[in-house]
Amino acid sequence: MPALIIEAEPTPVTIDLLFTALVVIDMQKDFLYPGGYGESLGNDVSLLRRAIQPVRRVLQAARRLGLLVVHTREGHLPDLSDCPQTKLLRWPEGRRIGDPGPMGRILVRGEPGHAIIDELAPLPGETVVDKPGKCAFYCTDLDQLLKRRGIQSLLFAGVTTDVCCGTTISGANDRGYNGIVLSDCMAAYDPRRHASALEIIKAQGGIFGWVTTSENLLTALPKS
Ligand code: TIU
Repeated sequence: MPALIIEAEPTPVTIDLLFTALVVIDMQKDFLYPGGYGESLGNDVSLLRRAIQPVRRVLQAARRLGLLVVHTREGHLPDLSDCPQTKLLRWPEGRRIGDPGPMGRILVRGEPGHAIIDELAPLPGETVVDKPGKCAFYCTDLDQLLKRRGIQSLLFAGVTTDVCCGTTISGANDRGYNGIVLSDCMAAYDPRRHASALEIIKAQGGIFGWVTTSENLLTALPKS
């Protein structure tokens, strides 16, 4: 498969589809649906919904072309042994990780709220990486998994732009990947923080990577 050039900021970016993966970050009920972790932090979760349809379209294209698709999920073991006390105690009792909510215990693996939203459910065989932190490389085997396949470029989608996406894109940069953010496939609980996070990624000649849109990607991809 030939190299593709995608229009992006701050410059066009070249990818080889054989060595490119799509990483969909934390599109979980806990972040996108009412009653989960996102809402417990005081956020209006409806702000994230705008990313769902663009991610669906990119997922469909990635699956059609046979790209490696990686879904990540933030969450903790039921005994919370992998959750730092600092992360646990920073919010009032009743709204903490592990507390009961309408979608089960907040941000706990295996609970209904921890699942990826129905609209973007992983297909059988797709890779799902469970992570206890914000960065998807922290305490996971994501780097080994990607390096084993020779992956060089990562297309990023998911939530939230300024938290788990930002830290993961930074982590990917340090580990030698070209990170390409699909801006309309990503959302934050505050549109200003979404815009700021994208600005930081593409500033200084693309200090963390590139920013583009799903339309630019889909235009560049082979049609069959
Ligand atoms: N709070 C917030 O914006 N995000 C997170 O806590 N996790 C992710 O971004 N996935």
